[in-house]
Amino acid sequence: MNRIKGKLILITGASSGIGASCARRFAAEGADLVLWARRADRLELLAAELGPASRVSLSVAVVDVRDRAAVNRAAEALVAAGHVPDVLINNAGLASGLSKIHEGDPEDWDRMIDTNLKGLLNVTRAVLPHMVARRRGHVVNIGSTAGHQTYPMGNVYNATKFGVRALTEGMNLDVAGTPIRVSEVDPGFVETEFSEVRFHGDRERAKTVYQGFQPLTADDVADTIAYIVNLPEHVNILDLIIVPTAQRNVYVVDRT
Ligand code: NDP
Ligand code: 8X3
Repeated sequence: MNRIKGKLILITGASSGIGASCARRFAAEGADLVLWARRADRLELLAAELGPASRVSLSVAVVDVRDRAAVNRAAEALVAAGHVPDVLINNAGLASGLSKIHEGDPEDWDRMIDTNLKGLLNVTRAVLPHMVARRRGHVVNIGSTAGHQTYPMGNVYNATKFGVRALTEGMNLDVAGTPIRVSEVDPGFVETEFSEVRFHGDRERAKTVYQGFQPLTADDVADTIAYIVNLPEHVNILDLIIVPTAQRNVYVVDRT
């Protein structure tokens, strides 16, 4: 049964990777989409790809989730147009750098904390009150296996994803008494632009992360997110960990 068709789904970080795969998957299921990210050119390409192929309504906006005023403006514009999202996918996020904590770059720390924690909070604070007022909605936060277990030099990225897990748990408690669902999906290694961003554009180094085993694809994760969103209203997945079969914990991977 398709319970996704006709829902309005807001995806942050929709310009690449997991977010873009979710957009394609939800469009194929007949959802209406609101896509946010910083790179306008990528969003426009995605809109051009999805627009003609589907009959869904689709809007894209350049929104940096770190910019609280911009997030509030974009959310208010949606609400004013009568478009309160049925589903919010808090996906925008990144790792920046991979260094021992005593050698780390505080600029990298700011980037991760501002995006993965404060960005997720900015968007949730702007959208969730409207879901609560309507007594309808589903928030899906994208965490990570890095939010369950630390790994060497993961330090601040780990802390942000442990934090996302705390926020998911907290959000669930805070919407008690409403029918709103809050879920989290925690992927292991997914081959996207993630490692290229982490290594500040070093593509060769990024490729080594996924060498010698079959990582997840962004589509694998989008399938899982679609499964969660499609569940009946009385079913809520609190936290789902998805890893490639070769990945045994956050840092043990069977590489050939
Ligand atoms: P990508 O780098 O491919 O995608 C990240 C997306 O986040 C991009 O669309 C990017 O768009 C967006 N983004 C980053 N910063 C901001 C910002 N300040 N405001 C708005 N959008 C932003 O990586 P993934 O698809 O892999 O990452 C998606 C999520 O999945 C992240 O939260 C990541 O932590 C998580 N994750 C990834 C794993 C992996 O192995 N790949 C594993 C576990 C979790 P733009 O640059 O255009 O703003
Ligand atoms: C991304 C997975 O293990 O590279 O969250 O941190 S990992």
